[in-house]
Amino acid sequence: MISPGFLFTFEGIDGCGKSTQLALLREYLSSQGVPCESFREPGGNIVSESIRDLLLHSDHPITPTAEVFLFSAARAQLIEQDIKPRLEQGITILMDRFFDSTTAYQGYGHGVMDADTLQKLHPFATGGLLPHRTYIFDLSVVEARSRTQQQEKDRIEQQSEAYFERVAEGYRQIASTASRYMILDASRPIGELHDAIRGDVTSWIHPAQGE
Ligand code: Z5A
Repeated sequence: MISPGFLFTFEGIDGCGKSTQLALLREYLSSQGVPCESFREPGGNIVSESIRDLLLHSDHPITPTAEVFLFSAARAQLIEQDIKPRLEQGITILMDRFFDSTTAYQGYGHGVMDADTLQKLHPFATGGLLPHRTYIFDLSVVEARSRTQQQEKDRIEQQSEAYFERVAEGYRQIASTASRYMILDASRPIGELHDAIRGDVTSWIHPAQGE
């Protein structure tokens, strides 16, 4: 699908620093007068936030297969209700997670479906929408955990270290499958990472300045 607005997505394991970078980029783009909005997944509107609450805070077990469809349902609602209309208006969208999270967490993490099957499923939820660029923040599970150890853990964050190792490895595999992915060493300082992302985004939004 061709859209007048740009879509940039931020991916990686919990604690990798993607939300920090998304906020810095949004601040930068706004300062440059670029119309820009950000959303998180799962969430972003009343229905998708309700599904988020169920996924992250349910006291009852949710099977990995059910997770795939719940994340996808939250995504479908967000895309149709919020993302597509904004892209059509030329607004640049920054997303904290998108369908690559389902491939990494439910696909590689839980082994619920193989990556090829998930790739066939995602377009049903997204209407075929693809990001212009996806930043994957690569960080060791140990370092990510040390960054988030003070935070209360939700249902997904309570998974084992081995699970997160599979997710992190899944992201590395995903990064090699298409040119839209840019893998970043997330152990680098915040300012350096922001400069790298800003330079890349500028090449999309203001091509003359990115050369
Ligand atoms: N999930 C799924 O399973 N399947 C799906 O399809 C989707 C999601 C869409 C959503 O969690 C959960 O749903 C998530 C995946 C699953 N669970 N896990 N695990 P969420 O939305 O509540 O949170 P998150 O996306 O996992 O993480 P986050 O809270 O947004 O954190 P982050 O983006 O990874 O990191 P951060 O908040 O930017 O930084 C973490 C800390 O590190 C913070 O103190 C920063 O100041 C610090 N930081 C950041 N950058 C650096 C650098 N460069 N150096 C040092 N310290 C840093």
